[in-house]
Amino acid sequence: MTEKVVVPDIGDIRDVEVIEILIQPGEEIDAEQLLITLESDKAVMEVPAPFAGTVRKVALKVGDRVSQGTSILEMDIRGPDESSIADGQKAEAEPEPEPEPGKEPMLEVARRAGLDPLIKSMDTPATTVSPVHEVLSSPSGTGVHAGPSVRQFARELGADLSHVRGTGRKGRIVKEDVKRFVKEVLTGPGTGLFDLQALSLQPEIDFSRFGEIELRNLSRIRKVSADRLHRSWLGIPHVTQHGDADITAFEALRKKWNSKSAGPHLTLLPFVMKAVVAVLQRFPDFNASLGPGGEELIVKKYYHIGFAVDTPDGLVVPVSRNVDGKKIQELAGELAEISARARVKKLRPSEMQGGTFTISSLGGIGGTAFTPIINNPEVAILGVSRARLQGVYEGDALCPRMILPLSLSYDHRVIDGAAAARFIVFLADILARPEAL
Ligand code: CAO
Repeated sequence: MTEKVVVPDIGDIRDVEVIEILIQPGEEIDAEQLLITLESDKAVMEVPAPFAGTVRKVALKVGDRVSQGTSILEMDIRGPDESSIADGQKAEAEPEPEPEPGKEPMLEVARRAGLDPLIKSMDTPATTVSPVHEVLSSPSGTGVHAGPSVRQFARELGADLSHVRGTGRKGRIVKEDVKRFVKEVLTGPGTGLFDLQALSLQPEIDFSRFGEIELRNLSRIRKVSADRLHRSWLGIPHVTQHGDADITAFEALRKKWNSKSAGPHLTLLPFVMKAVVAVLQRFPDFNASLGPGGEELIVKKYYHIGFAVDTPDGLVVPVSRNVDGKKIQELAGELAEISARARVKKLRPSEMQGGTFTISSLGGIGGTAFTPIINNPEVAILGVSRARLQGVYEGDALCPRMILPLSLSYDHRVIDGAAAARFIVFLADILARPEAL
């Protein structure tokens, strides 16, 4: 029997471009073998064969634009064994009813599978449509050979079929292949969601072809921090909110204290830490972690503030505990002592654990703004850049003010942009008024 196969229901999209014709006249094809690939603005879709058989005539060419119902090809159907029918169109196992006079068995099977509306005509050549395979925004998935149920299964698990090796007939992907792939990803190296090692692979290039080179081993600290930073960058939707704080009054106070006090030298950082704690107390969602299933926010009632320390071996983040209960001078002494030990690798692991919020201050070095990477499992991090004297209008008068640039990166799964802006505004307000602390 000859059937005409047309473009199936592809949603509201019309005039979709044919980017590949995967069969040719005279070719023997299997049920579910891919016939054509379509590409719209949003997705690449594959149309599989509804039946096995022989292609008689191909009605399309690459570049044609098609909509639902456009003829793809005519084919002589192989049958009537059920193996010639696409997975998605197979009927439940049940006794074969007598074919109705004048109607072909294959169409009966399709009808029992609930495909009546899709069968356009019982005339010869009959017209058959096949469920479209959508390759979700992944043109690289073009050519993936898998049935609709397997695709559905993969979609539910979030598995990209273009990375799955098919062990079925002619390399077709079966459910077991998807299960094995997911298991490998979950138990293999990387985070479980991404194979970080694979993602980080650098191309092998012989740079010595272009000039002199030197090979240096990365320090253990750098390797560990690289892995953590990469995970955080990939796993957390980061947004950075920038803002300025007028710290003129704080700077005057700090200089005065430093000139008079015999205690530890005060830098800006302990003031910023104390101010941050005041802001965290006002906005507790920033002093939190997302629960393992992503369904709960674990809000912490303690304020352990991590601060990034630049060491010759790389970045480390010691944690100052219960900052809310510490005085500025006590904090200043602690910061100096801990960062000195960090730079000679004398920190204990426990001193780098339990942080609830991190501050990364590059102000001692310079720069105007940056996008700090969240120290997972925290949900936000404050970047501090170098304060500079700027002219600011106060009424009509242009006044010199010391302005501190702030950059707050936050996890957008947990924190909204408006909350982040409020955080920065409140922090700037506290830093403008020493008496607020
Ligand atoms: N604006 C202007 N001056 C600043 C400043 C700022 N934002 N921050 C610090 N300074 C000044 C300090 O006040 C100090 O000057 P004075 O002696 O006149 O007071 C000078 O710069 C040096 O400060 P510091 O950097 O040694 O001390 P700190 O307390 O501000 O910071 C520490 C300590 C450990 C955070 C810092 O030394 C450090 O390692 N920073 C790098 C952090 C980092 O690498 N972050 C990147 C992480 S992501 O890759």
